[in-house]
Amino acid sequence: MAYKRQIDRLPIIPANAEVHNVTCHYCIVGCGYHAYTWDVNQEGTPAPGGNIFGVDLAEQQGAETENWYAPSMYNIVKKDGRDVHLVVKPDKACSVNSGLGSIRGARIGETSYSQLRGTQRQRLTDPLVWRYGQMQPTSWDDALDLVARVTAQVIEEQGEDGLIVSAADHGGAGGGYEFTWGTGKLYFEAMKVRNIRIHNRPAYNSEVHASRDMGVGELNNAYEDAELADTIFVVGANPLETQTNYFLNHWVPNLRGTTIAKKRALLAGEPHSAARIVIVDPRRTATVAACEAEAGKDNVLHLAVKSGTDLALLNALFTEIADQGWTDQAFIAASTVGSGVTGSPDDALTDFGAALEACRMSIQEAARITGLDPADILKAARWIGEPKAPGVRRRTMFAYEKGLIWGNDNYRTNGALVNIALATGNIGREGGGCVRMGGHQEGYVRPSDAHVGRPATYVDRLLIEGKGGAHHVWACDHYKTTLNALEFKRIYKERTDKVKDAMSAVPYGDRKAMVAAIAGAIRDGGLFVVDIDIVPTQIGEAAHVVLPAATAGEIELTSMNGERRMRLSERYMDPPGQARADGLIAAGIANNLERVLREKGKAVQADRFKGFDWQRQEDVFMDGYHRHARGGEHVTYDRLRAMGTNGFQEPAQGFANGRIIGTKRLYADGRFSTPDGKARFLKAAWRGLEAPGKRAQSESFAVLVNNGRTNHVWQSAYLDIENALVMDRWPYPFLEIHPEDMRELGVGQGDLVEVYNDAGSTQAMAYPTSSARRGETFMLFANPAGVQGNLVNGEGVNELVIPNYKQTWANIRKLADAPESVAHLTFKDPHYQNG
Ligand SMILES: Nc1nc2c(c(=O)[nH]1)N[C@H]1C(S)=C(S)[C@@H](COP(=O)(O)OP(=O)(O)OC[C@H]3O[C@@H](n4cnc5c(=O)[nH]c(N)nc54)[C@H](O)[C@@H]3O)O[C@H]1N2
Ligand SMILES: Nc1nc2c(c(=O)[nH]1)N[C@H]1C(S)=C(S)[C@@H](COP(=O)(O)OP(=O)(O)OC[C@H]3O[C@@H](n4cnc5c(=O)[nH]c(N)nc54)[C@H](O)[C@@H]3O)O[C@H]1N2
Ligand code: SF4
Ligand SMILES: [Mo]
Repeated sequence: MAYKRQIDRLPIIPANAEVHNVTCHYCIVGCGYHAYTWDVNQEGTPAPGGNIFGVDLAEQQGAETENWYAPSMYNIVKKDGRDVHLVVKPDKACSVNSGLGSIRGARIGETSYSQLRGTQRQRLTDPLVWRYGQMQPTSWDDALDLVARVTAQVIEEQGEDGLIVSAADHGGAGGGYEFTWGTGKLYFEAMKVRNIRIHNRPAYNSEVHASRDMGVGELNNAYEDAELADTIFVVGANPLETQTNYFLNHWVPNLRGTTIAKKRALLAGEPHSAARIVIVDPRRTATVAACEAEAGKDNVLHLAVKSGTDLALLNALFTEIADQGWTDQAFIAASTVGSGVTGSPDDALTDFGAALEACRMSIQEAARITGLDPADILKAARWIGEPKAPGVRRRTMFAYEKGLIWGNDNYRTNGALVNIALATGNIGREGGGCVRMGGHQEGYVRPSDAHVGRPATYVDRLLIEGKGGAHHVWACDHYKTTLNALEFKRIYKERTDKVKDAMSAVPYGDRKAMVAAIAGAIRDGGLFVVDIDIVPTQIGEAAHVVLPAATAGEIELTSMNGERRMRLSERYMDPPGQARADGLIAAGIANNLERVLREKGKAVQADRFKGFDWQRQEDVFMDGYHRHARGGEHVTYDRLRAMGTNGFQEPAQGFANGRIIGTKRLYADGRFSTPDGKARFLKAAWRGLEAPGKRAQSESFAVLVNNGRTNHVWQSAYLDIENALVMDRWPYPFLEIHPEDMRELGVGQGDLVEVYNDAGSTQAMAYPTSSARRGETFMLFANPAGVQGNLVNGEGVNELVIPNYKQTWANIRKLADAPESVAHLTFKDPHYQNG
């Protein structure tokens, strides 16, 4: 169906279309695609020689045919200045997705910038500066000169701590290794910026400190392990909606029993059956429903814990598995530390026995805390640990994502899960792993961040307290995605308005007077903001300079997925207007800082900004990944191009016969990422709701406002707001709420409600959900029309400044009847069922 796509027929891809390797730039899974481009005044023919598929398209194609594409995969874009047809279509030969798309990836085509077809016309095309009371386009030279002069002035007056930086650290949705290296070299090598934060949390730290401290890197297995596992144990993740094709292409076949032949071949001498799955999530998710439909209810155990109580459950499972003797003693002896060894000042990193004693929790106690049936906890322990035949260990894969990471007591809960995986010898082994499911693709290569320290600075707090003079914001929109967002926005606006007003009082062309006016406003508590993004954002409305970035498809870039699979995404179209790759923008800032500092007679300081003479993405890659990543010396663009959409799994081990040799799973040799190669267990006793303010909030407000993602929407909807399919389905953030709760509140379906607590308030659209528990709602996060983060209290972080977004409590009241913009919506249960 050509759904509102103004298309009634699609051109046939001609046999001579150009073919480019593409990795979907949305989620961590990194599905392989091909982009086809060809001249706008040509098209293929149905004859076998006339189309790219080489088949007779006049004949009916089979149900699973590859010889088609959907309207959402199509567009007309510019390539080297000429109009071309574009089709971005899943690649069947990519082992990640085997030809599957998703409701996000299958729209790469229509979410591209097209002047001819009017898609994503919002994209930033030129640098913008605040001039005469509004944002006005300008040249790169002009914009970068202003950025450099004000930044240099702030550093002169306040030192480098006066420069605050927010920078995405992922490689997926735009950017890649080239982004992280360009920004990393600027802020960590040329400068030593300490007041820096990441896109999704208010500090420069790890989401998974505990796993790393224990010696277990968080992406340690292969997607194939989900096909080989006897049991998958997943905590706080909803992979059907958030890692879609990993779930559909690697979990579902195992749940259906269709991978048994593969298991037999790879794991000889073991009994095999279809996988069982345990899902720990307070909410009945689309994933739970899908697993029941695919594996049968008997093979699915949904542990609907009380929000924030996972640690109690995990400790009870650890205890039960140990007491039953289901631990892997040989593995523990060979690969984990003996008693008395510790790597941490408080002795928390330790041996198996000491950790078990610290974590010990009875089934009864855990049942009381989590609200679960004791029989279900025992069942989960058996599914994880009980040998599948005498002397044959069960293979269990452990996975987690934001329900754990942004949940109560991140450090201990993360460690408690790794404890179970280590105790059962399930890391580094086929069918095992203890892994993040992941968010974006990764692409991390930066100079050392050791100067940042631990715990890292709580950067949002500095901004709220009026500290710092300049803020460089790379690929994030804190207005929609940070915690304590309402307060953040209130103060940020005040501070940036001060600078705007000062700028409006002097002629823009008088650069000297302009910089002096800005510096004066900063001394008065103002903040000068540079925003680097691909579209206008909400935080960007506060900025004084906006720099347009080019993104995936418009530039070459590299990234890796959730099984460390690295690919080169090729360029298949032109960036909009003057937009540039982020790495090259970082170089532009560095080069301008060098020039300005030299002009000021600061030669020594200026010299630190040398080494940014990059012309192309490949230069950034060779300076960064090739020289600095582990195994990077084996990797070049040409070699990656030859590896196609399958790439290789990092780290690279070598290069032979034209192929980069990768690493299928980490720790297969039983040696972990610690100085002595032995993994640590963690003392992780349960201590209730840990982050300040959470317990009081849970006692003072009526409903839980659990929050997260849904299938259609990518992140803060930065491209989706210009996409008719998504905006028709979700014009407002939904609030899943039990129909009885709605009745009591006097709220009907589609009504707009206010959600409010001690931290702030926001709005959402009521979506009746009969599977929701009474008093427990779930809100779409990061939405432009209602920001859940307004409700997340600012103190609500752990001791290492990891925010607790998921445990939020609030009250609800009706604001308005369902507006006309939701009149067409269905409020059906979106979960899929059998039959
Ligand atoms: N309440 C609550 N809050 C949360 C979470 C939650 O679960 N609940 N989750 C957190 C998590 S996990 C995440 S990842 C964050 C997301 O928070 P953010 O990272 O702030 O939000 P995004 O929408 O992913 O993207 C930010 C911006 O990147 C821009 N962008 C995309 N590609 C490029 C590019 O190639 N170059 C440049 N320069 N810019 C680009 C987009 O236009 C967008 O404006 O939110 C966090 N906040
Ligand atoms: N469709 C889509 N896919 C995405 C994204 C997107 O925006 N849209 N974003 C990507 C990014 S950046 C990320 S980080 C990932 C996030 O991927 P996920 O972590 O899978 O997504 P979320 O919806 O944030 O949270 C997952 C689940 O945590 C549960 N949860 C809440 N509180 C608790 C708790 O106390 N205990 C437990 N056990 N569970 C809890 C929620 O009910 C929710 O179902 O998704 C990635 N994939
Ligand atoms: S599952 Fe993720 S990577 Fe794959 S097509 Fe969907 S959004 Fe893209
Ligand atoms: Mo994320």
